[in-house]
Amino acid sequence: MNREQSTAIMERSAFLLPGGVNSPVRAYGAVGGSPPVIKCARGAYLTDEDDNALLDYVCSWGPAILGHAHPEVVGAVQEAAASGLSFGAPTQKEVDFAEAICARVPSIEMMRCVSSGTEATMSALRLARGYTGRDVIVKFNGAYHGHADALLVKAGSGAATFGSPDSGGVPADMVKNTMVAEYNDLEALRELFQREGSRIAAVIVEPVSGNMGCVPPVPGFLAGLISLCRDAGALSIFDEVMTGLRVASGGAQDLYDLQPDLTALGKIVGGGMPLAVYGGRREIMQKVSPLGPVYQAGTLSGNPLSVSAGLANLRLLTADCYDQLELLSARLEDGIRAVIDTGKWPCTVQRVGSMLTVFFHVGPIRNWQDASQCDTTAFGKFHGALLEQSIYWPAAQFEAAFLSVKHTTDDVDKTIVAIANAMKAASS
Ligand code: HOZ
Repeated sequence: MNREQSTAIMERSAFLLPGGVNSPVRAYGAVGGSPPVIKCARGAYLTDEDDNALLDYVCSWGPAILGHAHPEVVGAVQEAAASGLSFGAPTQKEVDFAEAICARVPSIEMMRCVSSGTEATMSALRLARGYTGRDVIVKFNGAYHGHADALLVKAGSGAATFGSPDSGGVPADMVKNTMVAEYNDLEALRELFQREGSRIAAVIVEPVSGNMGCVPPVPGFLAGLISLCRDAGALSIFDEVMTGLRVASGGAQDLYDLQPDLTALGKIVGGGMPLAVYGGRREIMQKVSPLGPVYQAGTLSGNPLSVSAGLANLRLLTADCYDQLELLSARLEDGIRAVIDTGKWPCTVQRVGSMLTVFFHVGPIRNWQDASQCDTTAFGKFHGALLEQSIYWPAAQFEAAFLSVKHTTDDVDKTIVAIANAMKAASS
């Protein structure tokens, strides 16, 4: 595959942007080589600067569930742009958007728009602390909730990939009230609550972990977490930045029929534009300024372009989309499992809805202790071999691949063949 243009651009970029990128997971540090530089995208395919067509399983790390450049989403943004980019003032569209979100995610009775998942989780935590009058927050080992100081403790995603689960530049004082528990271990969480329950403001959880790769909750874990919080007067916060509108129409809480106190949404809600949401029980949200004492603000929050893209995305994401995604994703999962079984590769595939990870370790992967056993060198070779076959897979072991409604069965079948070849390359 010719990568001349991409390589030349990344050489320029390396002098100007740390690692040549604007977010660490885009660099190929964890898998080797240099990333393709993307020129444009449509449907399930990206085109790079060398005009290679790449079948995309990154989907902009989640948002592109309808495929890239959906004409109605693009049209909604174009129409909004023609009427002004940002007013820093209320608009009707943001109310329409809030109504649409609250209808899909009934635990959200009141919400606020922000511009990124990091902002959403960070604000939800501040609110939980303000509401409960307590300082301690609990997160899970290998979970990633964006890059706010208090959450960069034993973090997954790029932080784990690049060996900085506890980031530099975060003063010890900022994380002294962050406690870490093991995902999927309800007993350990119960013991933590027995010791520290009266100090805990909130437990924040990715209901399906996506940032140590795709790790589903064991039965009873999330419901148990919610009731431990409730009994102790703490709040449960579901970080559904990845899972919201992805694993089901109303996110993981819809899939598992649960009602957290607060929820953070991002990625898909903005249809590819910078938009995220935090929200939950009205009584809690009423503590947010200007109604209450918890301050949080943003000039571009709920801007008309992002909200228009989000609204169009919500409108287009019908129940049929989720049925179609489930069929397609199950086909991919089954195909990969057959490849693993036939080759007796020391790997496992895990999936929830249209998010999925191939782990280079025998499963099941239940938590970070399991995920951290993965052979990341073999994953790097696997990734490189997929790219050589024009399959654009997330460039790190501790991420999830995503499908869109624009992926076809032919795309999936082609991917399974490519994965069989890539497994062989990974073992060499
Ligand atoms: N937040 C995503 C982690 N799964 C990736 C996007 C990024 O960090 O750039």
